[in-house]
Amino acid sequence: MGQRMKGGQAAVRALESQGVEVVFGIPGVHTLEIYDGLVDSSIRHILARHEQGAGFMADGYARASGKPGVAVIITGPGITNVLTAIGEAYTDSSPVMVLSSNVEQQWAGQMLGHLHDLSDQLGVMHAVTKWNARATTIDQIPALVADAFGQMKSGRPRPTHVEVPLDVLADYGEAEFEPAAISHPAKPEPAAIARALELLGEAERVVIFCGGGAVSCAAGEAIGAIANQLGAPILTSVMGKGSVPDDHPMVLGRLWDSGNPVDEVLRTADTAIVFGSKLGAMETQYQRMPMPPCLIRIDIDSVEVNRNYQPSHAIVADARLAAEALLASLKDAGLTKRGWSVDDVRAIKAASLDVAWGKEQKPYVDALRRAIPRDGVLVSDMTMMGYVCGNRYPVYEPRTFLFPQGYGTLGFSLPAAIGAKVARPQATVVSIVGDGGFQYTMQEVATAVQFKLGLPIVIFNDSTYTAVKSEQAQKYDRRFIAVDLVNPDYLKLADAYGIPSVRARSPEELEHAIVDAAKRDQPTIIDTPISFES
Ligand SMILES: Cc1ncc(C[n+]2csc(CCOP(=O)(O)OP(=O)(O)O)c2C)c(N)n1
Ligand SMILES: [Mg+2]
Repeated sequence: MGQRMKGGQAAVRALESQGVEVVFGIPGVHTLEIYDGLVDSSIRHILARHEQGAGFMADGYARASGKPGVAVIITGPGITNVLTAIGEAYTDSSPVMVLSSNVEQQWAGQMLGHLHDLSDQLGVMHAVTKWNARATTIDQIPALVADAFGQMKSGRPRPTHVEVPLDVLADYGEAEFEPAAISHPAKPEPAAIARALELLGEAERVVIFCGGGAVSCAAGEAIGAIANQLGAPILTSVMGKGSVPDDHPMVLGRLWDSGNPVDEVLRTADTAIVFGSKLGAMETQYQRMPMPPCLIRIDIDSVEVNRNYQPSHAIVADARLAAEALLASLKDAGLTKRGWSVDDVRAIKAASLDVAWGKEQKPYVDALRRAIPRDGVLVSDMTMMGYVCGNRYPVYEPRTFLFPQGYGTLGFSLPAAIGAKVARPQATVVSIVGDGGFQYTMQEVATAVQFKLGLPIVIFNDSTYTAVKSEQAQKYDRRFIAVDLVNPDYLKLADAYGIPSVRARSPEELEHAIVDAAKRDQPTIIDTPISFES
């Protein structure tokens, strides 16, 4: 027999029963029943200033902690506002659940002039979620929330959405709470590992490529050991940064570029093992990245494992379980390879860094790394400095470099950093953002102030949409349009919020400003004027 309660309360209790500790959102008349349930709940509510901010916060929380993030969102404009952030979570495989409302079921989608009418809310969310459903009765709420969590925690992590229309939220009914059905991480088939071992037995020179799946499955330790055993250099994608620590002697990192020494490694390798990466268009410069003739691909997602580059051998499994099984079989077989030595890898890395893009920005990247402890989190926006960090900023632990890679959304950094700081209050969390990107979500400074988050916010300020301007310079013969920005004085903005600020005029000043800011229990705006050739 279930307990009798209102739908709104059932929704909150369902979240509690999934272990949710915090939700991000903004209330409205359609979600008041949920908010009323939150009043007596152990769940903390972080009030955002825009639903897109709430979505990015939930995403940043999920990326930094590995636990699903939750956003509570009103119907109609709340949903369309959060859509962009969920699009980012979807492309970057981050588990974020949206709990929304709708107008009463009998009117939903009919556009009869109800407040926040949206013609097809589930259809809108379908494009950016792995799983998406409406509760039509109270007793369905716990089961659907449990399903949403089961989906996020099983297989490939991606966003989900549960909609509870107003009439269901406001009604009384019976609810029984149940744990999520989480499928065990997919183990590799022994025969698939045996075949991989066979292929590796025939190989001479093996390379390893790690994507985001290697981070989310925590596969780094086993992959690092495979690399040692096979003399295999490790390359990563942006999303794979930190899967194996950048100071592991076999890690080359994300330094591949056409014609550079890492390119040479790929051309002279005969076999590659790819863990948890779709080998996406941006990472491979539209498939210009050469892959060796024998390609062993391991992915939790049976579609991704075949994308972009045809595998010689595909293993659909959890990256960590597959790496551990492969390592065990390599050891049993006593299979080792000369491959590349630690000294080779060191020299290739140094030579690649020497010719890598972003030499001008390097002192700032080094300053960031010095200022942020090993386990500290750098949350980047779509800004030139962030792209340079993608190549040059070493990452030592999983989940400590967050980047809006798949959807490339401006304005990700500040709210995602807020979510990361909520998830890891003791860690140093730093937001880096361009002057343009900051203005997409700068209203969330208020959220950081309200919840006393000691967040250094570094604005790399060149009064320009430089990423766009540099394209106009290269491809349009410097015919510049719509790239110059008139910005507010960010120090005065900090004053308006009553928070500290500083102008950092050199990498050294930036380093000190971050270290000081990280000690505070309120955000600090660090305006960092820069001017590099575009
Ligand atoms: C939502 C969204 N709109 C537009 C773009 C296109 N875009 C990519 S980078 C960029 C300029 C960013 O300027 P800024 O934040 O100042 O960083 P900078 O390139 O100057 O370092 C723009 C407009 C985008 N990525 N995302
Ligand atoms: Mg700029």
